[in-house]
Amino acid sequence: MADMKAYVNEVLDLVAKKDPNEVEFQNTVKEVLTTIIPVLEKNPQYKEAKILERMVEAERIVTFRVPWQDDKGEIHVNRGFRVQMNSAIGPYKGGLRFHPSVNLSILKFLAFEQTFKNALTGLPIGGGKGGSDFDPKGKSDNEVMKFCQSFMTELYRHIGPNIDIPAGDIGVGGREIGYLFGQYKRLRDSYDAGVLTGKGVDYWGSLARTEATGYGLLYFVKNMLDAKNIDINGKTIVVSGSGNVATYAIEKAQTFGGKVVTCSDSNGYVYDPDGIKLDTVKEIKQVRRGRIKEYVEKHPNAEYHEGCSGVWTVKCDIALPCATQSEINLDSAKALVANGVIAVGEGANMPSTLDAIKYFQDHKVLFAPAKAANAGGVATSALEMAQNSERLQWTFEEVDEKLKNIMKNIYESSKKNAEAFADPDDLVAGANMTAFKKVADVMMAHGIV
Ligand code: NDP
Ligand code: 2IT
Repeated sequence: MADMKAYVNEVLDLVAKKDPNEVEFQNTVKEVLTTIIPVLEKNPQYKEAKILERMVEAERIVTFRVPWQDDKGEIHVNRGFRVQMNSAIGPYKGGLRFHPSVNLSILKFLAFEQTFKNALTGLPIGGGKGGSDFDPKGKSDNEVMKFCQSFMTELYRHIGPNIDIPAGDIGVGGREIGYLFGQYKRLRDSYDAGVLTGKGVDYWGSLARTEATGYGLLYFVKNMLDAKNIDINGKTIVVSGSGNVATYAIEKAQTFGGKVVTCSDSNGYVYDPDGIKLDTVKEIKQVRRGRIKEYVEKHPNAEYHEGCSGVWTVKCDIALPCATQSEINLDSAKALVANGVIAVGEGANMPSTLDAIKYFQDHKVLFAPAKAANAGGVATSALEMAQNSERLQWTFEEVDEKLKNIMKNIYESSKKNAEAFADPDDLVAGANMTAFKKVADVMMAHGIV
């Protein structure tokens, strides 16, 4: 037993020594490796084959210059990245993030998470992630298009429907995917619909892909709560963010009868004691690309507060972090627990710090970890790839039904491993063990590559 713990510590030390500045990457590796020790003990062949050392090294990383000209003729230079982490189970698959904070550590953490998340979906997709430190905020449509075209002019040589299939993430939605697809098509002179997912429905995007991450999060949380005979109906819910994931998490939470009282952006949060009016949020964010504080102009009963972390001081039964990484730290976790939170469902990637997760678990809060709970987005991306391969499009209902089943399977397989090898409610360990075993077994089958 001590043997495998020592092996894990060795690999964590190796990662810290090789890339001492990559804190986000180190944290996510730590979260996964420290929870899979029972699987390593049952399968000593993994250690012999140096599976962990191989998993923490990306198969390939490309970084590149992205020059572009703004509307005034000024020239800017951003940095582009694609991390191709693991292709054991399928071609690299994962989103692109455009945000000024983007760096290699963040993209390696996201690509590592993505590898295991994608394995949980049960669909043929490996793990990757990419993006740029470009900030789309305040840019004109023309500037965003120019940037996307320049970004794709380098990226296109590294991707393809059977090689690597990017999609959206923070700062990359339908508009950006459209410009990226247009440039890819022009450069390749070939209509490869399956090279990107999250496309517009008229050029072979999947119905329900826009909604899938938020809806999937609620399907997962519902499975977790149903098992404890807890109904979402009538519960007070706090959501952070007001982008793609947050919007459709709010929509499905409201359909389930939950009362969502907050949403936020990077400037501050809105508290509406009567329940968030989603039409207003969509109008501000999707149509006008405005700031969430504009919400209170239309709904004077609601309050706007500057700063993001305050949202976790609002009393609630269920918390759904849907903005970004590390948004719930130990202090926020303590505030939520003090206010009686029953469940936390992670819509964003790694929104809770490691000490916050431990605090939730120590206080018996039901905790739905990101790589399981937000996997509905990428799962539906894989369904988009399937539709593109058969050159057909499924109905919204068909895709939504498949999404529901996928989230149920992810919940059940994670729960099963939690019950067999850890605390029965520890879905962090359950999901990590399920995903790790699947990726490790395929890597073993492929030999030393
Ligand atoms: P969007 O760009 O659509 O929305 C992001 C939201 O989070 C915005 O409200 C944004 O506010 C806020 N936000 C971004 N960065 C910060 C920050 N540093 N501090 C506080 N708030 C911030 O992105 P998505 O909704 O697509 O992504 C949200 C999260 O969900 C990310 O962690 C992403 O990795 C994850 N995710 C996304 C999936 C998808 O399918 N899109 C799938 C699975 C996970 P502002 O407008 O002010 O920047
Ligand atoms: O983090 C994620 O799972 C995503 N941003 C979605 C990736 C995808 O390929 O749909």
